[in-house]
Amino acid sequence: MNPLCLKHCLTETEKQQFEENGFLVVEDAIPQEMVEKLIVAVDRVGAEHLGKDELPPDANFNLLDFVGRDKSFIELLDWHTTFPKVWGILGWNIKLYHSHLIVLPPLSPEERDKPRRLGWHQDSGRLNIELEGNPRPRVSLKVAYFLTDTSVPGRGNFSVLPGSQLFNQVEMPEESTADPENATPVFAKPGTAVFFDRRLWHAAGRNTSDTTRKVLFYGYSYRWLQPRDNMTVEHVMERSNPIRQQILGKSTGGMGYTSPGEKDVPLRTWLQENLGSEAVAR
Ligand SMILES: O=C(O)CCC(=O)C(=O)O
Repeated sequence: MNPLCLKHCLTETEKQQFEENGFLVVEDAIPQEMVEKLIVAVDRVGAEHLGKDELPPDANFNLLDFVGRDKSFIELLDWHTTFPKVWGILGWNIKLYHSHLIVLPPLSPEERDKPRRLGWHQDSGRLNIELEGNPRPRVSLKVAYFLTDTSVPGRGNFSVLPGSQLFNQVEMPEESTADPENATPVFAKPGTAVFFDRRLWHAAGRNTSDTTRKVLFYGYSYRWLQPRDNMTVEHVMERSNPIRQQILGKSTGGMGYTSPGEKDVPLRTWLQENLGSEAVAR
């Protein structure tokens, strides 16, 4: 794994922000050349998905399981500015359990002025019903890579209710089109990564601008959680290094998910060798 990871470990301030707010913004997580490379990949994969030669300007989709469809998407799995913060929050028994990419075009002129509540939700479906506890456990988080500029309002900004990861339910205003008072758009320039707890109540904002929004979402969880999409990654397994194989979901067998041995979790060995035994004490 890239040794530069060691320069980007989760700081105490970042940990506190994530615990308190349920999300964390890391600016310039990926350089502009990488952003451009990723946009080319998104446009290619998006066009393929829609059965077109080129991505149409009004393309509007949420594509699950995109990660194995381009080399540049694989590179982000253990990206040096972000992956250390993932293991800083969840620990070493982790993998990618889900990926999706969203292309969100401008709203049509008719839709633009219609008031409408955003689609507030917590991630992971039945986990929010079948897991006991209040708050329920975190289990996973997502890293969202913003490829287009959402640094001003009205760009389909990722929107959050800060601190709401600690509440199984949140109250919505009586007015059916209104958002909660503390609804907050997150401002992100191209290359920004936003980490968020799966329990955080969040929604895609309305895109009232003239630019299409493009965002990649990487969901990391403990290794024992079932994938949330097909995780079509077998074709990249062989040419990946052991840590990437761990991230892509490899295990020595059933037992290896919940009681992992050395071969299941090369990330633990790497952390031990590079950061010492305290880093893997739990
Ligand atoms: O597109 C967005 O900003 C929100 C994405 C979202 O709701 C999700 O990843 O669950």
